[in-house]
Amino acid sequence: MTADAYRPLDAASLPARLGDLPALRAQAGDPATWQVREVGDGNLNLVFIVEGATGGVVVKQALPYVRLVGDSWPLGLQRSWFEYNALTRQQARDPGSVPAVHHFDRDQAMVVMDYLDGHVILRHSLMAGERHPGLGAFLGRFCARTLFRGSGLAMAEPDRKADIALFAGNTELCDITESLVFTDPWREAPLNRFTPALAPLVAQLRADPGLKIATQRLKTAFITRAETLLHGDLHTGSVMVRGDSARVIDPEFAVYGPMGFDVGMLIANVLMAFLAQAGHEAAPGARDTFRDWLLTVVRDIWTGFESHFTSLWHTERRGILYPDSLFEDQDQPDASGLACAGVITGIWRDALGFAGCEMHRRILGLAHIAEYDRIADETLRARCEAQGLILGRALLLGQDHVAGLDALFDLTRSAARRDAA
Ligand code: SR1
Ligand code: MG
Repeated sequence: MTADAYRPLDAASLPARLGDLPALRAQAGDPATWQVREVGDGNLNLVFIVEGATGGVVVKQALPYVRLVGDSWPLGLQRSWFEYNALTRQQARDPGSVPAVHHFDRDQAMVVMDYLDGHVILRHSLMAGERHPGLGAFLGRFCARTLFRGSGLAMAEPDRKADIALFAGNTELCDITESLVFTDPWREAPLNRFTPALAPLVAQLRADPGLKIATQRLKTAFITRAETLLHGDLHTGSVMVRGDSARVIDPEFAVYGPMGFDVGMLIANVLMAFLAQAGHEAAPGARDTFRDWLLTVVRDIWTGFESHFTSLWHTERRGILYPDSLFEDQDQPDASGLACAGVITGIWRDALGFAGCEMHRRILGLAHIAEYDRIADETLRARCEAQGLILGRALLLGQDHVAGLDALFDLTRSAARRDAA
């Protein structure tokens, strides 16, 4: 198949087309036994689950257009090359946190990877009110390990520069983020949509120059501050869970950027899950303890990130940044600790700003989230979304003044008390 020109797969012909691949046979057994279904519910790709006599495997193939929109929006196939490279780096930096890759075919834009049996998309699980022990700790550790180990704090500089160059080629997916996350929500754009009752609030947001300046400062950071290899799209649709097991998937938006981007996107999505609970609970207040749990997930993400990052700082700081020779070797360990705390504070502030962008774009832009979209009662949906916009604005305008988790939770609970669009 490698030599063939690109052709999209379909469930019926997949066994004939991929049946000779040793990597697939090793996982799923004799192709005659394969059951194939296409399950992609993301915005971009085909995703097949192949189950056979000896197990299962996932085959993910890029389409030459944006699936969410159709072939009127062409999109290059090379995103699968960036996804493959990101997955292998994440696997090395946080082993077991992502599906293992069994085969990659660049011509077919196809990655064959672990089938995560019984796992579901975290976003759907949070909508259903399911808890996952250890989730926040897992995600915080994933962020710390991948962000630290992909940065100039840890990597040999020639390797880091080579990776910056490699992932700088992911221009089309970056362009999506630059437009959809950092620009379109605050202007009229053809593919934007929002719940009509939000119109007065949207007009207010778009009329606020301070808000737009904040978003453009963050966009500047995104395109200029090549601090580390980002997942690039780390929302709750990019995490799969089953009980206390979790995996991060879908790093096709990977690029070098500011550390706070991944952390902020993640936190924003858990906070939106919090704010959308009113649209999914059986009666008002029925999900209050689940709401509390969601905030503990945010707490665990951040404290897990902070503690793992700090520990990596003291044990794996072998890059050119903040070298030992300036601190520990000169008997100034306290200065090193201080420097680490300063870096973490910067990540926190960035994360809050990026979280604000993510909340606004999921309510006002093209790519919405199921938590809000599936609230059938439009008045209730508008109320939940307005709360997201209010919190997003508070984070965008106040990113330097939200002192810590408790202040973030106060803002969140205060937004949740707003009872109209
Ligand atoms: C056109 S792609 C829209 C969104 O889907 C992806 O999951 C990313 O979040 C992107 O912004
Ligand atoms: Mg995705």
